[in-house]
Amino acid sequence: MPDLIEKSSTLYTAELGRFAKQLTAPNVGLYNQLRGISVVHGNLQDLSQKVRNFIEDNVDLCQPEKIHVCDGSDTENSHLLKLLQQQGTIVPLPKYENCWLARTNPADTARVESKTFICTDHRADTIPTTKEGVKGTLGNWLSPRDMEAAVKDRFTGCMKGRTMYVIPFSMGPVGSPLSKIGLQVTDSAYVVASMRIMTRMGKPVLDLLLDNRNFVKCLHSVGTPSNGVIQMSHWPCDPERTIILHRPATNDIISYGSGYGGNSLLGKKCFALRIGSTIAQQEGWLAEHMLILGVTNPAGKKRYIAAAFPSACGKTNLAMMTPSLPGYKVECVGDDIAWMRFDNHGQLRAINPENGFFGVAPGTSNSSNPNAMKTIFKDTIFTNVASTSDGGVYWEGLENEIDDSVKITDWLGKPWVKGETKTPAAHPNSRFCTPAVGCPIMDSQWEASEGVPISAILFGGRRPKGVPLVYEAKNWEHGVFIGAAMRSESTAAAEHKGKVIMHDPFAMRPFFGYNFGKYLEHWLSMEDKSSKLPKIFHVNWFRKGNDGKFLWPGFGENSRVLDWILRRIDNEDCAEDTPIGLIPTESALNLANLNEEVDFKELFSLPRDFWMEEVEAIEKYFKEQVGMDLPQTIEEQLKNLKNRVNTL
Ligand code: OXD
Ligand code: MN
Repeated sequence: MPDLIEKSSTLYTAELGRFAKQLTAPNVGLYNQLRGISVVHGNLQDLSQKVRNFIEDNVDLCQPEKIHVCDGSDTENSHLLKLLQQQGTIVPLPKYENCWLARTNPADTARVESKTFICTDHRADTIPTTKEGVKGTLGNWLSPRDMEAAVKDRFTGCMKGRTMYVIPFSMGPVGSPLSKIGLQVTDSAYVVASMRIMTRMGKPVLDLLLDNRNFVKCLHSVGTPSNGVIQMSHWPCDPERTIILHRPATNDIISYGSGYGGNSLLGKKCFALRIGSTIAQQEGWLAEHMLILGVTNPAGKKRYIAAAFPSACGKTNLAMMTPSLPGYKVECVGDDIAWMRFDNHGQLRAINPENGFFGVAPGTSNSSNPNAMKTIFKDTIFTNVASTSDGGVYWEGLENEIDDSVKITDWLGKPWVKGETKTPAAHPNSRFCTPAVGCPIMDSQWEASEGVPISAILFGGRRPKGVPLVYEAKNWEHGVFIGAAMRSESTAAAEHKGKVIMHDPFAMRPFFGYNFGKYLEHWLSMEDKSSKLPKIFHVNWFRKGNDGKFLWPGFGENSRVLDWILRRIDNEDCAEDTPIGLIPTESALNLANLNEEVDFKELFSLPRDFWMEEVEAIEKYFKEQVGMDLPQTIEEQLKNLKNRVNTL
């Protein structure tokens, strides 16, 4: 990179000159702290004062060897990929176009919910007050004093000998009134390359910042263990001291010790959901863990739907669905996060704040998600998947799509034999990080700065028992209650062990930026913003029969459920009221030409015992976890459900 080096040395000299001039200025200290640190890329002088202050503060704290201000260019990206290769962090996958495989330290493979905190003056601002002795599960609170201590302990000098990258990024299309700007400093080039895929990153965002506007401040370091010993030089991390902190009062995100996904790509969960939800509450909109899709029916009428499912429950598959019903078309706006607000006409509009997909690899195949398969073999960084002797990737779900002569190496780098090796080839939370533009069914409006109009909101989860394929909320309040009462089988996206049914309200349990009781009030308050609220539904593709087999084929066949939902949006008379909500009348769900027979009665049965227990579980959860913060309206909804379920 001769031109980069040459340019930067000139910049560095200029920078020294500038700081020399500041010797008599009040912030003389900064001169000493920045002295000797070369700006190897970018020009500090071209940055707004707020941006410079942020960089200077973090240089002061983390003491990196170099500074690199990212411009997001192709040249910069190739340079970083080369560097990552030299460090052994990534290897090329020659079977595909510009694709790479990263293998992490096995101690750093998922989000760490237990080490994720929101810092506010008062605990009650962050989490509902639980009963004595009850461990709260709706987030973790940290006091400002403890946060300060945690940061000082971990970050002081943590970037010694490393480059500090400065990443300017936009969540949402650059310049859209619905978008927000962030600035992340990090000591991981893997994070830079991934943020370039997942956000709009680089020069255009720096240009926006020139007006000295505010931004969400993101500080990230993979960390240096306190004994100074990095276990795996290709993937430095500090799992014992990992901590992910958010301070909504100042829009700060501070993440230490992990290079993995949601822990380190701070635009995603930390900004777009946790800090995003606090900004949304103040500004009167919604930041949600939802996919957004466009669906066109055979008559050519198009509607957009947002859907909240917990992590690793098929959001990407639904967002990119190939409908089995003839004449239907699905187009993708986003697969993980929706920022939604009512416009001046009372229409709810959504943008996808992301620019790529950080999808779970296992289970993705040409039968489950052909559009993802068409997306991910170009410009993609895979993490913790298995590799193949022909320079490609492999994971559970691709058994029928790989030649038997090809040899497989598992995510830990050990030989792996299909049908023989008992451990998984790919880590269950292994991922592809791929640009959205590569997806063949991206919606023409996916970057529209005004967002797309939302006609329905879906909640869902993995419910092996009792919960029907689809039901519709009776009204907005009932819909908010359904979101609050969501439960799902745990998955590998975070550190949970075993397949337990967990409460995961709004699929946001790990992502609330503030007290869940207040979040419910915020959702309820949306009713006053519009006379054309979207309808709310609950879906469950995962119900099993007594034989343990799925009752519904799922994937493209879910278009049959979308078909019913669209007809309900049009107020077609094709629903039957039940104690839990409205379900399709038997003739209303289009089951024509299904490859396998479906037992409609079983799929929609409402076993009394199950629902009595469900109501009890929700009641206990609300009482123990939300307590006094539970809005009266939700309590009433629960009471009403209990009364109705009693009649089953
Ligand atoms: C994700 C998650 O990575 O929800 O999207 O864990
Ligand atoms: Mn997610």
